[in-house]
Amino acid sequence: MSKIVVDPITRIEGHLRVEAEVSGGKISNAWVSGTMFRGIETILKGRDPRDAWYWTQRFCGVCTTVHSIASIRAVEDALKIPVPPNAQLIRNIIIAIQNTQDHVIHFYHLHALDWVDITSGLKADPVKTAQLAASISDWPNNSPTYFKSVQDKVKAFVASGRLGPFANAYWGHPAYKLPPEANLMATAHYLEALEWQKDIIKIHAILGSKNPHPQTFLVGGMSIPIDPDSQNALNADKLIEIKRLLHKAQEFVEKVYIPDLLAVASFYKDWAGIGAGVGNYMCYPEFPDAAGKPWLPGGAILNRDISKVVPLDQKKITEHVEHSWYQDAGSEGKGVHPWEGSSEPNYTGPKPPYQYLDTDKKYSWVKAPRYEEKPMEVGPLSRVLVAYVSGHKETKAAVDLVLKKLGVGPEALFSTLGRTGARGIDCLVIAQQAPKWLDELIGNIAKGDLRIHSNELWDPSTWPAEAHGYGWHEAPRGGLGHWIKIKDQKILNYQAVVPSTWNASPRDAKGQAGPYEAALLGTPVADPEKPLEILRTIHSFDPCLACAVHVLDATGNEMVRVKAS
Ligand code: NFE
Ligand code: MG
Repeated sequence: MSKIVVDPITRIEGHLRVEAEVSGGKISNAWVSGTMFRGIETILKGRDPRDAWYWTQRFCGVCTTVHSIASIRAVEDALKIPVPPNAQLIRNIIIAIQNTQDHVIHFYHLHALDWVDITSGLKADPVKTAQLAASISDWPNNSPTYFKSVQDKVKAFVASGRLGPFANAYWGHPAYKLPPEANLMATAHYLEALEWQKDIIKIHAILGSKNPHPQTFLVGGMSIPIDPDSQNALNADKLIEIKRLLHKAQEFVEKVYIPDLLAVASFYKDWAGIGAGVGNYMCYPEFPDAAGKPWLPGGAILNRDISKVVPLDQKKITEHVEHSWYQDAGSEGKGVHPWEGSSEPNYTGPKPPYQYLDTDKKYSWVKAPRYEEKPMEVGPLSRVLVAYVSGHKETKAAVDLVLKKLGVGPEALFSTLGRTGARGIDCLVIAQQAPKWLDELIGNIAKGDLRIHSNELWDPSTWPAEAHGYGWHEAPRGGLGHWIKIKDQKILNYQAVVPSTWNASPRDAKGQAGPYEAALLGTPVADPEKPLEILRTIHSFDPCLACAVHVLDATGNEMVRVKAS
């Protein structure tokens, strides 16, 4: 048996470490550690609850909108503040475009190179690449000249010897299966996606005055004025520009992302049997309409039983810190509900440089959230499964289409490949829905409804002496919850339980592994010096450790690349 350490896992946000035991060419045990501490929940205490969205938004620079949404919802829930339809629709559009941009960036820039060998594309025949591209999509950039130009660009880049983020990739690894032409096509789209995402995210700049971290969130609505005729408001010109950009977003997903995903997946079907994880999937309801009814259902699927969706009760959510560097009450073996939780650091790990973490004790800055004491996977796969089983029309159609094209059954979804495929499906259905929310918004404005926030209960003197609430949101990486307690108009306690906290969870008090840890079990490792397969499964979750742990380890952790012993 050998133990390998991958630290840091790259092409993710934040610091993540994996320690894995490998025997017989497969992972037999794994521990996942967030090696970074952030203290934003703690510094919220004593602040005005109406400002919390602005602070929590800084949890992360990747999902730049999600903590604002969860935060304003938590305060609105605590103080029973209504939200006008126009604000719900604008929030839905902001959420949708965050999701679309995030998933495309994840697929091409954070995950594709686990499957696509760019160097192999240098051997591709541009004519055959053009034929391949035309056979899977009518996306216009598909001429031999175009693919030759991409190949020349990559050749010049390699010849420069300055490979930057590509320098340490495992080029030529035997686990790469795509033919050179598919590798070249995917490389071309990697570059196109960079340009595309820069454009479509302008929607956030229009609706939020800036991106990342839009500025127009507000408890009780949004702070962007609507006036079809004013330059300084959401006017007719801006709405038309949003429409154009939403169309551009949708078209790229339909004509580039999904065809590429299917093409790549068809070479890696063995990964439909690897990386299953904990088998429990959870998502929160999302995209409320004017009456607050969600477009996507929430719920849980337990033990991979897709015959039913179990309704959620927020009271059943707890966090454990038995194996996490915190001093919550949970360290006595019991999970704590977020309203009662704290995030006071308590680092007990080894002083760097160290070889291994003490995985029998505390070993991560990530807490272990549990639903009814069970570890839960969150994210696009959970969203898609819950929507599919609930009979959500658009999701069901997209899932059936993808499964049919790949010639696999729904059980294939419980895997590394399924997770990556579900992200594409999630992206597609949401990108196709977003223009409908814009049409609804335009319809409302045309009827003369310009309301964008409710003034009710804005004045703190009208608030009860004590209140508590929670806000749920489906962020790109999954279920995000913020819990708030308010006393004398100030924040008494604030806890965020974040998607990557669920997925990157360490063991809990009962020793149950978290989703990344469980998913690594059985993953083949062909070459322990180049653990590409570990990256495939971990990246399939789209980790974000900045979010998960919400100030860097003061001692600064040594960065060990890969160690095999
Ligand atoms: Ni920092 Fe985040 C998302 C949140 S992840 S990316 O999506 O919330 O856990
Ligand atoms: Mg937290």
